Amino acid sequence: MVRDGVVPWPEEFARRYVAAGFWQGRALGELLREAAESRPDSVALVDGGLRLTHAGLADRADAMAARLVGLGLGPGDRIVVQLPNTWEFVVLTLACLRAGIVPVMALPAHRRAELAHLAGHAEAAAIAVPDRLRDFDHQSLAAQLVAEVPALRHVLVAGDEIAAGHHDLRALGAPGPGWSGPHPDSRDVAVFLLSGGTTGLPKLIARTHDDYAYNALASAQVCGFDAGTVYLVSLPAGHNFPLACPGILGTLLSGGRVVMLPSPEPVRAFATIAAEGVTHTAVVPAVAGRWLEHAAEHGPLASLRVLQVGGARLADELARRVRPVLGATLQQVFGMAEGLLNYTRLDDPEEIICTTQGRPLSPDDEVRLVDELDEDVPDGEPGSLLTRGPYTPRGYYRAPEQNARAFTADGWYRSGDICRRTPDGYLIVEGRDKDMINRGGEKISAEEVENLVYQLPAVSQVAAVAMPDAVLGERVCVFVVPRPGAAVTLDEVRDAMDAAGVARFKLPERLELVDELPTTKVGKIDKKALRAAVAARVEYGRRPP
Ligand code: OOB
Repeated sequence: MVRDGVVPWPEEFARRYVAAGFWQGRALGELLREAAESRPDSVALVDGGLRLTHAGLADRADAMAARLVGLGLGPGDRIVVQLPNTWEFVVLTLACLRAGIVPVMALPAHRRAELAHLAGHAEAAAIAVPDRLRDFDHQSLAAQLVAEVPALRHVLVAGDEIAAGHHDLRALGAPGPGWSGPHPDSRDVAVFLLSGGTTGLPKLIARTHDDYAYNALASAQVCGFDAGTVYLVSLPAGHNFPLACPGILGTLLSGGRVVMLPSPEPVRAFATIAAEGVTHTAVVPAVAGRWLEHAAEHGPLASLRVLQVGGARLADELARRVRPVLGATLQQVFGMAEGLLNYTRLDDPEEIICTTQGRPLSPDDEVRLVDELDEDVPDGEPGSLLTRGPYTPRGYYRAPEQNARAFTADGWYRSGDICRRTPDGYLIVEGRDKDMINRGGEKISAEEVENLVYQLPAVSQVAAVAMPDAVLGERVCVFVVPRPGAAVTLDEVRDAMDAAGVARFKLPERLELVDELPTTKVGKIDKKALRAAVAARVEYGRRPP
């Protein structure tokens, strides 16, 4: 069990959440087992040609749990999970939930810097990777990490070529021994999610069995999931959205079917939706845009009932096209790995669905919109979002300094989003006051980019900001003041960051050389001015000659 470094909910809140029935006192593995037993013979998981029934999936998860314990992994141990959207991801996640081993949800795009940080910070005993993916040798990198990170002992590999000393995830997940070990305590950590990143490197968010089960079950209810649901996963499965909002966990707990796809690329996604009769799926606005274009040419998605869109602000104009073009009900989702989820409801008027980012999931979600002095703003006015609730933890894992900034003394999480609240309680996301770039739903910390660019000897000063982009919403632009007589190019910056071993989606896509950086009255770099400057140039650049 992991308790050290985890900030618990105060007991009076915990009691309230238990009394209200939000926290059931049951482990996720137990709830998933029960759901599987109620519909053993229906298909639970589809990955290409592989189809597993609910009973088959639960048996594999149990067998893997038993084998992981056989490797010496036990309750409370951490596994960094860096797997693409495949059946192995689901079986491993379920096996962990069953045995009380805690998965740390990394992304396939992560590289040495992120993985070393995650494995080190979580003191992970194992890492699960594909052998190769998109020409990258994940297995070799994992072997390197084992040599570098003290606690890391095991490499679990999904693929055809398993190096000596590594473990074959497919063999670990083959049908076999049952599992009769005790269920973890429901207040224990079930999964570690990654923060969207405003500081240097991703922080870990400890989600407990109680809170994450409620997250998935209450979401499943709001989204109308049942045994007839066929849910497509095409966003990276380790993200909170496709994992539990309601995602994979919400679908399995409802007795439905999960279909895994490596990416949301429209040709294959549309074919899969048609072939599998997909009823629900989750995408980011950039993908929704591509799907709308594809559907305008190739026709709507007959089986799709609900298209969830979240992770970044969906433009109202795009939102309005979803029903007529795709033939599905749009559900806007404004959520965060830190907890709070807002959903438009499926039976909301079209106007609310298309112009708001939804309202809180739980009747016990507390949301405040405040000004710079943390005073509440009147309804209708923009304010910075603070939240507490039954599935919003009170702090990051082992991060007292960041917690002092990201949480108020009485436990409210500062999401950094600027929102307005409508009279009926819906939120509209207007902007943010956190130093982050949202590139098509992937969050990039400006500070992390800046720290890396400062490593270049030719750089005197740097500021990373978001530049507007028609496809992804935002991309990273760096403003650089070079040292006297030195020159810096975008390629040099990108090569240096690549060599530092960070995920490629964080690499800047534009560089502006300047003599100095503008500052605010209090002497901080004026990022607002920089964002406006690059926006003006990008707009100018788009204009036809
Ligand atoms: C989701 O989670 P994260 O942790 O990757 O990012 C959270 C941040 C929010 O604080 C907000 O800045 C932004 O992403 N965001 C949105 C949004 N949904 C998320 N901004 C505007 N409109 C939206 N609809 O992104 C996430 C987690 C669970 C469900 C859905 C998304």
